[in-house]
Order: sequence, then structure tokens, then C-alpha cells
Amino acid sequence: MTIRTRVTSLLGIEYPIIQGGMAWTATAELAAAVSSAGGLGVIGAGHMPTDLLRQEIRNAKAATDRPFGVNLMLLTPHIDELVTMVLEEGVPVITTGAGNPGKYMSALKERGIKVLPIAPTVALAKRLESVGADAIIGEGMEAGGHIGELTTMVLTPQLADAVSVPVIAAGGIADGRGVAAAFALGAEAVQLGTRFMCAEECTIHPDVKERIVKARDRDTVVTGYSTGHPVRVIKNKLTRIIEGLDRDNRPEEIETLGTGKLALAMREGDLDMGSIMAGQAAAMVCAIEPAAVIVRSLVEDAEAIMRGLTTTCGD
Ligand code: TUI
Repeated sequence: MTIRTRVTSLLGIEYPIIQGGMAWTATAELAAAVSSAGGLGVIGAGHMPTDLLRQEIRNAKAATDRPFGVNLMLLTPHIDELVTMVLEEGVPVITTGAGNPGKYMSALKERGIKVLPIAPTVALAKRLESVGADAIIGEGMEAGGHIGELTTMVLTPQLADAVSVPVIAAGGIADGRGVAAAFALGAEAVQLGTRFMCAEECTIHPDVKERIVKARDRDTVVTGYSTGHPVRVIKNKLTRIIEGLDRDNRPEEIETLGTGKLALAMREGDLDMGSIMAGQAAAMVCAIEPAAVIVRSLVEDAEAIMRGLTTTCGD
């Protein structure tokens, strides 16, 4: 048995496994490795300059002949320019985060690009379906980085009931058990970020990977509620400072302090003052492995569970 769904046919991929398009983390190398392994690799644009993202797209095209995607983070100030460039380069799939991509939908779809927006609520998912989203990525608050309020457990089935396009579950999924659970809730694919941060091909600093492997159940925290853009990160010196600023309702100071801190973690490996964006599933990531091993074990373990067998972390 291999899990085939509307998402595998829509995207032309072998397995219903999508890698989260994480800023400063999901480079062409990781995306190409996941795509070559039969999933959908996704380059994370974040605030990347347009020409650098163009180069990353070209690198991914050179490294794999399978489909891959680009995640556009809609809060970035030069988003219009990024969209124009992506239309020129012609990537097969776009995922979007941190906002409503409605205004770009028709231009992307006219070029035959599949658009998979990330939605943290049922209302937004319905709006995005009505303007042409090909599938909805429902991301629960277990996820790392910028998050909504609902958990994957309650968001996924509600989305599956509310929209006719396929639902992709994200947030809190790190192993085959999570994949099988997402399917039981009505998802037709899953998106994982944190587990793929610990792929060998992921180019983040090795100390961040080690920190994730060591993470325990309560090691993440959500900071920045006062800014209107809460983010889940691994607890450290930076989060303790930000928690104080959140309590005192000083959002401008949080924004200033936060600038450049994601790169500080992912590039420099600063575990004290870097923003180590990772999901609650960090506690379930046990090893640093090749992307192909991760994809294969997710699929094999999920299939075993769906056939009625059980597995545990590390089997
Ligand atoms: O986008 C993410 N995760 C991210 S983006 C990011 S970079 C960043 N850094 C600092 C502050 C903010 C962002 C780090 N992690 N995940 C997908 C996601 N999208 N989660 C939540 C949302 C979302 C939120 C509101 C999507 C749409 C939305 O719509 C609001 C509206 O306009 O209706």
C-alpha cells in the first residue's frame, strides 16, 4: 500500500509529505532533497532579497527534476516583487503564510502554479477556497514560528468539513503516528517543518539541530502576543527577555529586539539570543537523518499504523 490522495495527484508527487517552507532554514538543498525523496520540498522565502530567492529557485531546479515549491511569507515588505519574480521563474507550487494571498491568486493560477495557502482558521480557509486555492494547509498552534490559536486536532476536521479542496494538516506532526492521525482527521497530506530541520541536507547551524534533538515536551514557548504576530520558539535567554516585554505590553521593543534573531539562530547557531523557531514536535525528533530516510519512515510507519500495527519513536 502507498498513500495516494488528491494532493499527490494535484502536485505530481509520490508521497503526501510536504516540507514546511521555513525562512532562513528551508534552502534549495533541503527542498531538492525532500522532492527527490518523493515528497514536496519547499524553499522558504521569508524576507529573502528577490535575486537571492531567484537563485535558490534555479538551484532547486538544477538539483531535482521533481516538483518543488516556494513559501511566500506575506508580511515581507517586498512581497509584490517576489511574486513578480516567481511568475517569471515559473515554480510549480506556491505555499503562503502569515496573511491572505487573495490578491495574488489569479496571477499565480493563470501561470498554472498550484497555490496552497496556510490558514489557521475555518473562515480564512473558506475565503481562500472561493478565490481559487488548490488545497488548504491547516496549521495548528503546535507548529513553530508564526501561529494561530487552534490546535491541529480541532482545526483539521473542521477544515475537512468546511472546504471541498483537499486539506493538508500541519503543526505537531513529527512521525508516522502523526501522519496517520492527520489522515484519520480528514487530511489528504501533511506538512512538517521541525522534523525536516533535522534533515542532514538542512543547512542550518548544527547546534540548532542538536538543540531540537535534545528538546523535551515543554521546551517551546509562544512569545510576541502583544505584537499581534505570536511565534513559537524554543525557550532561551531571548524568550525570557521578550516575555518580560510582552507582560509590560511593549510590542515595538519586541519587534526591534527580534530583528535579525532568526538568522542569528539558524546561521550563527546562537542558542541564547537567537530566535529558535521550532514546533512542539521538537520533543519527538530523535535523530539527524537524510531527508529520504525521514520521508520513507513517515510513510512506512503511517502505513503500518493504518494497517493496524503500532510503532514508537525510533522503531
Ligand atoms: O507563516 C508561518 N510561519 C512563520 S512566518 C515567520 S516570519 C515572521 N517573523 C516574525 C513575525 C511574523 C512572521 C515565521 N514563521 N506559518 C503559516 C501561518 N500563517 N501561520 C499563521 C498564518 C496566518 C495568519 C493569519 C495565515 C493567514 C492569516 O491571515 C490573516 C488575514 O489576513 O486574514
